[in-house]
Amino acid sequence: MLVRVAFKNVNLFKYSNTLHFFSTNSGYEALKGRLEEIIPVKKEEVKELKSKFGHVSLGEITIEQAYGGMRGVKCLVTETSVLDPLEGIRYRGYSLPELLNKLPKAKGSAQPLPESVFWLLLTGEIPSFSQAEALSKEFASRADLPAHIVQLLNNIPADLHPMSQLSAAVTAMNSESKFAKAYAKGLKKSEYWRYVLDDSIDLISKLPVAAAMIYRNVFKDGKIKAVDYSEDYAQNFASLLGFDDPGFTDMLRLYLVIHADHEGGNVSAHTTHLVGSALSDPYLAYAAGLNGLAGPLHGLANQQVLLWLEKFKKLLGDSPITKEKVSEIVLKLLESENVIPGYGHAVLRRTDPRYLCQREFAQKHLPDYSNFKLVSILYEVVPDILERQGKARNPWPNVDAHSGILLQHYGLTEPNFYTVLFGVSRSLGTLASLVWDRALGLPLERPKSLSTEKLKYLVTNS
Ligand code: HAX
Repeated sequence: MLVRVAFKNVNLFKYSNTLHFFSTNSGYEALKGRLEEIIPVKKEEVKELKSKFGHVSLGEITIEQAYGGMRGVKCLVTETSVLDPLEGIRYRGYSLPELLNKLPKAKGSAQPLPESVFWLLLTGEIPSFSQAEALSKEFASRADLPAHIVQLLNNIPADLHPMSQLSAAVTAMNSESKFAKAYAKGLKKSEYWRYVLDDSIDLISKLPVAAAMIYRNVFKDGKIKAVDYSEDYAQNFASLLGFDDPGFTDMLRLYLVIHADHEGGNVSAHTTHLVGSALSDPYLAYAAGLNGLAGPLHGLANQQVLLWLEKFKKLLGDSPITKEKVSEIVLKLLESENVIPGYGHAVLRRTDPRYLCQREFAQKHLPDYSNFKLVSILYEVVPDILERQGKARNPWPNVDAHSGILLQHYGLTEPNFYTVLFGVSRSLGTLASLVWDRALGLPLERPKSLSTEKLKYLVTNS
């Protein structure tokens, strides 16, 4: 039975307990069932690896690395994806072009279902269309927000950054945590992962509604449509945001797929893992990850790129876009700003394949769009400039250099909101990893720190 509840300036459908109609024998049960088969095998594999090769060194750590953000230090285990500096990200061994080809597609669309990425990251297996579709229904059936979250989002200052709004909402959603409730009652360690999976699916389901409420409240009329059970995750997200162009939905599917995971060392993934290691529930752990994503050197770069492009266009004025003129303006902006947003990477040493996927999409769907032409000419000019400047280890564009102009083309023109979209997508990877953290019984993360005094002592006494 559906119970309609009207809130201050938003209408949502709230569902009674009959929701179990959707939840039993559902995408959740299917995924949990598969994990019940896979997890014991993986645990054995890890146990054997640790007992036979636990003593093997993964490399030494230098003082330079300790001061240098731990670049290249191999000290984390993340099952869902691995990043190669030259080749880019592989989700469970599949490169992005392979994934775009192999993952099940939304009906009538050339783009994969983001739901299928969650299945893949958790199980290591490409799901069938019906497995992905069952997850679409599962996500739709759990999408409703608790009343206090609706109230919170309707009362939060509209000028608070959308990422702060999302983080506050996700933190407050921990009222719903099944893991926290079960843990408080007393829960066996071997059971943690089941509750973390259940919470993760709840959270992934609710993120598009929270994100869309923020978008509609801050930038539009505060009204939001209801979730449609017959639609997939991205289609529902697009329509909650207020977009009915199938081109936008397809772009959003691509967006959600390529932003989902980037191995374990990046700030959002590492933070989620770290906070989760204290057995903070998935809501608290992911809210922490979102706060890291909100930094300009990480996910906020997608917003910064658009602001930078606006400055660029102002300086360009009516001049024709030539490579010489573009170089001149880029150099001028480099004098006044620390970085060119959207360029460089802590691990990658070539053009980010996530950039290339978006470029390919733009070449197909918006080849004549002026902002795409501008981004393309920057791609020809900026790497040379950064190389000549000689500071950046990687002069090539990353994912954030391209995403904003796709959104602009389809009418989502508010850069302050862009990192929220990234935040919805990144939940798929970080929460899949969190499930595995608990399945493998990984302990509290607690690396050792040293002071400069102590380092000097070690150096002089070594
Ligand atoms: N423009 C100008 N200078 C740059 C630069 C850029 N795009 N990228 C790096 N540099 C500079 C650094 O600021 C650093 O300068 P200082 O020595 O003066 O501090 C120097 O080059 C060496 O940096 P690095 O080793 O190449 O890069 P890091 O691993 O330290 O940092 C960053 C990687 C992504 C943070 C960096 O390239 C950067 O700031 N890029 C712009 C912001 C950006 O696009 N961030 C998004 C990255 C992808 C991501 O996480 N998306 O969510």
